[in-house]
Amino acid sequence: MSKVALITGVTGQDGSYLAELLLNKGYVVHGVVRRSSTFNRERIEHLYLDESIREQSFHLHYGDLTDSSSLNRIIEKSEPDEIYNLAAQSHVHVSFQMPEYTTETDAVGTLRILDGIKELGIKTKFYQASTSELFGKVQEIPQTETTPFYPRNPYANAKLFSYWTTVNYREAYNLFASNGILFNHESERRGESFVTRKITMGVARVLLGLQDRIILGNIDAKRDWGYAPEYCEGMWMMLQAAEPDDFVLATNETHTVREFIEEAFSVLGENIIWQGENENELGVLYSNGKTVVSIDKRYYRPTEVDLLIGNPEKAARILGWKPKTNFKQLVKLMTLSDYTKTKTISHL
Ligand code: NAP
Ligand code: G4F
Repeated sequence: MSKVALITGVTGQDGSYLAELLLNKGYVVHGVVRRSSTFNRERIEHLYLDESIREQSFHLHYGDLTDSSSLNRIIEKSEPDEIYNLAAQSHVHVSFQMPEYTTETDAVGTLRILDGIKELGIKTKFYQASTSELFGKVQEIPQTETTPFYPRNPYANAKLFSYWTTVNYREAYNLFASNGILFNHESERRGESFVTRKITMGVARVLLGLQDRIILGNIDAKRDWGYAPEYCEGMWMMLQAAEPDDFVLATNETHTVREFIEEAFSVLGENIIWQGENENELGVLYSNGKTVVSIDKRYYRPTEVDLLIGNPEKAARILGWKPKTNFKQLVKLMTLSDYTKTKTISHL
C-alpha cells in the first residue's frame, strides 16, 4: 500500500520540491491550493499536467489555513499518514504590513490543523515548517535547537506560536509532531520578492539590458543560505525518524546580502565596486562604471534580523542529513538559471 501525504503550501517553493520527492518515493500526494484570480500553480504544473500522475497519485483540494472547515474536510477525505504544514504568509517584510492576517495563517492555521488531527482521531505524523527567524536577535552563535528564541517581526511571532503548539500537541496528545527549524533555503523556484531571487533575476535583467538597476534595502544582513530541495528531503527524514523531535537544518556558513550580489555578478564575469554609504551607497560595474545597485529605505524593516548561522549537527547525527550545495554553488545555479530563462524569453 502506498503511503499518503498531505502538503499545505504545495504551490510554494518547498511544497513543489516536496511533492516531487514524495511522488518519486511512491507516495500518493494530496495538496491544498488556494483559489486565485490568476494561475498560481506554475511550480507544480509539470506534475499536474502529467495525466498518469494526476489520476493516480497527485490530488489537489481547495482550502485555506484560515478556514478550518476546508482543512478538516481535506484531512478526513485524504486520511494522510504524514501531513507537511508548509503553507504560510512567508514574507517577513509583508508581515509588518499584514500582522493580523499573518498571525491568522501562520499561527492559528497550524492550531487548526493540529486540533483537526486530534478531534478527527486521524493517526498521522505532522511536520511544522518552523524557521530560523525564531532566533531573530540572536542570543548565541551559531544557533542550535537549544538557543533561546527572540523573534523580531509578526511573521516570527506567529511561527513561535506554531512551534510551541506543535511541541504541546506532541506532549499533551502523544502526536508524532516535529518542528523543522529551517534556515534560509533558496532555489530557481524561490519567490521573486525574496532577496536572493530578486538579485539573481535583477543581475540577469541588468546585464541583458532589460532593467536599469537592482534596488535593495539592508545589504549588510547576514544569512545562512542553503539549497531548497535538500531541505525538503530533510523534512521527510524528520518524519521517518524513530521519535518526533525538533531539528535545525542549515549550512553553518553565513554571508551578507552584499556578498550575494558580488558573487552573482561575478558568475557572469562582472565585478562590483561600492561607492557611498548607507542609503546613498551604490554598486557600480568595474568594467564600465554603470550604476547597477542602489538602496531604498522602503525595503528596510522596522526591526531587522542581522545575523543567522545554524549548526545542523543534531540533524546530521540523528537523521543523517547534511547540506550538499555551498554558497558559491547556490549563487551560481540560481544566477545561471535566471540568465538562461531571461535570455530565452527576451529573444522570443
Ligand atoms: P512560499 O514559496 O512563500 O510558499 C508558501 C505557500 O503557502 C504557497 O503555496 C502559498 O499559496 C501558501 N499559502 C499562503 N497563505 C496561505 C493560506 N492562507 N492558506 C493556504 N495556503 C497558503 O514559501 P516556501 O519558501 O516554500 O516556505 C515553505 C514554508 O517554510 C513556509 O511556511 C515558510 O514560512 C517556511 N520557511 C521557509 C524558509 C525558506 O527559506 N524558504 C525557511 C524557514 C521556514 P499561493 O501559492 O497561493 O500563494
Ligand atoms: O530574502 P528575505 O526576504 O528573507 P528573510 O527575511 O530572511 O526570510 C526568509 O527566510 C526565513 C528563514 O530565516 C523564512 F522563515 C522566511 O519565510 C523567508 O523565507 O531577506 C533576507 C535579508 C533581510 O535581512 C532583508 O532585510 O535580505 C534583506 N534585504 C535587503 N534588501 C531584502 C532586500 N530582502 C528583500 N526581500 N528584498 C529586498 O529588497
